Amino acid sequence: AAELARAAEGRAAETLAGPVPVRLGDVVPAPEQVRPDPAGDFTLSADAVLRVSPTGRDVAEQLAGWLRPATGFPLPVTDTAEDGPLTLTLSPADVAGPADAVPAATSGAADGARLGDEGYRLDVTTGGVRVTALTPAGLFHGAQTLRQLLPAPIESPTAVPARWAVPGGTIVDRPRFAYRGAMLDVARHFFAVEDVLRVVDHLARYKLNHLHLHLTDDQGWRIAVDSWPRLTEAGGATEVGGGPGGWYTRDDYRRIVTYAARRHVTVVPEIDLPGHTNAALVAYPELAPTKIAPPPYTGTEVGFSFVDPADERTYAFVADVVGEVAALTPGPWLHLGGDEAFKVPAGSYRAFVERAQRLVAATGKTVVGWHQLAPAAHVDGRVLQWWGTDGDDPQTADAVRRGARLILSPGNHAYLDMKYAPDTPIGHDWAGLIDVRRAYEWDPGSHVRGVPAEAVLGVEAPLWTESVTTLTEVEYMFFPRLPAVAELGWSPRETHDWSGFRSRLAAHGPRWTTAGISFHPSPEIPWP
Ligand code: TNX
Repeated sequence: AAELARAAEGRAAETLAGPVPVRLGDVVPAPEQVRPDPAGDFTLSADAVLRVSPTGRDVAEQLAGWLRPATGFPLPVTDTAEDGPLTLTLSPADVAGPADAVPAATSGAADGARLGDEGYRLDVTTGGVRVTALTPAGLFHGAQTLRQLLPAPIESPTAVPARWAVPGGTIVDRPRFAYRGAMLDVARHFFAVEDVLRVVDHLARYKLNHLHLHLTDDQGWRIAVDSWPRLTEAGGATEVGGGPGGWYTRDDYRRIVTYAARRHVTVVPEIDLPGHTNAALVAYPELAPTKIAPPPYTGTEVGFSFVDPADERTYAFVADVVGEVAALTPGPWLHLGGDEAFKVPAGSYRAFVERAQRLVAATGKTVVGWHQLAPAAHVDGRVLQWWGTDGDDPQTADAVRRGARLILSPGNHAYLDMKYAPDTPIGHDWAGLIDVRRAYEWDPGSHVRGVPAEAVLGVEAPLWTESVTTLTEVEYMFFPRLPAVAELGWSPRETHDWSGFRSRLAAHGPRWTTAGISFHPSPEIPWP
C-alpha cells in the first residue's frame, strides 16, 4: 500500500500544473452560499491525514473510505481533542489544518448558529480542507460536498493517477426542507438487501435523508411479521411477471435501517392499507371481505383488493403488523399507504383509516400516508404524501388546515417510474413523460393551491417497480432525475436555475460512469 501511495504521489506531482478541474459552485444540490477563493486551491497529497473531533469519527472513516480506492493514499483518521462544533480536517500530516488560515471573521458563531441539524461549513485553503457542523449529519453532508469537489476520477474503485485538487474558498450550506426522500417499491418486484443498500448510497450522495420502502402490495408482502408468519411465507413468494419474489427477515430489515442510519438516511416503512393487499389476503383469507383466499396476483392492475373493514380481526392484524414494524424501525415515521382503495365505500374507508391512524399513533410513530387519507380526522403530526398531477386539491388543502403537513411527490414531476421520453424502454406514462427539466422545474413550496410553504415538510421521488426489475434499471430511472428532486429539496429557491443545473449535472455523468452507476444519457444535458 505504501508503494502504491508513493507511485500515486509521483504521478500527482507530474500533473500538479493546470487549473483545478472542479469549481467550488459545481455541487449538486446547489449549496446555499459559495465564496470561491482561487488563491486557496488545495491539493491532496499521499501523506494526508483526516483529523476529526470524536463524535465525527464515523463520518471521517466513511470519507476516507470514499477517497482511498482512487487515490491509493492511506488517509489515516485521527481524533482531535477539540470540543465545540464538529470539525473534520483533511490536510498534509505536517500541517495542523486550515483552521489557522481561515480569518476569524468568516468562521464566526453567526454561521455556526445557522447550520442547524444538517448544515455544514466547508473551508478550503492551500493548507487543507476543514468541514464544520453541529451534528454528524451536517458533517456527513459536508463530506459528500467535498467528494464532489474532487476530480471525477475520485469515483474510481482502483487507484488512478490524478492531481487531487480541491477548489479554494468557503461553502456555507443547509437544507431548505427537512424531508428529502425517494421511494423504492420492493413489492411489485423484490430487491435484495444489497440492492437497497446501494440505493441508500445513491440517496446519500445527493443529501437525500429518507428512504421510503413500499413493503407490501397486491403482488407481494416483503417484511417478516412474526405474529402473522404466512404474510411472507405465502404472501412474499410472488411478484409482477411471476418471478419468485422474496422478503426481508427481521435481520435483513435491521441491516437496511442500520446501514441507512450510518449514512444519515431514515427508513420510512410503508404497509399499504386497506387496498393493495392481495398478497395479505392470499396468506390470510380471514382478512378478505369474502373470507375466501384470492389467487396470487402477478399483474399490474390496481384498486381491486382490500382488507375487510367490517371485521375486528382486521384491526388485530393492523395492530400486530404496525406494532412489529414500528419496533424494528428506528425512525419516527410509519406510512399507512391508503391509496386506490377503490372498492371500499367512502364512509368505511374513513372509519378504517381513523382506526388505523390511532393504532400507528399508539406505537409512538408518526402517521404518513398517501393524500387519499386527507378526509380522515387529523392525528398528531400526520403527514400526507401528495401524488396528484393537478395542484388544485381542496381536500388535501383542507387536511393541511386541520394540521397535516405535506410531502410533495407530484406524479407529473417527481414520479421516477414515468418514462423520460416515448422511447424509454421501461416505465409508465399515465402522469406524462418526465424529462430532467420537468423533474426539476416546479416549486414544492407553492405547488398545491392553499398549502403554504410552512406546511411542506419536503419532497420525495417515488419509484414504482411494475416494469423495473433490476438494480441497473432502478439506476436508469433514478439518474439523472433523482439529483433534480434532491436539489428541489435541499437548495434555496434563489439558486433554482435550469441552465445552471444542467451544466452542473453534466459533470456527474463521468462520475457515474467511473463509479459503475447506470444512467439515462438524457439529450437535454450537455454531457462532457
Ligand atoms: C399509482 S401513486 C399507485 C401505484 C402504482 C403507480 C404507478 C400511488 C400512491 N399508487 O400503486 O404503482 O400509480 O405509477
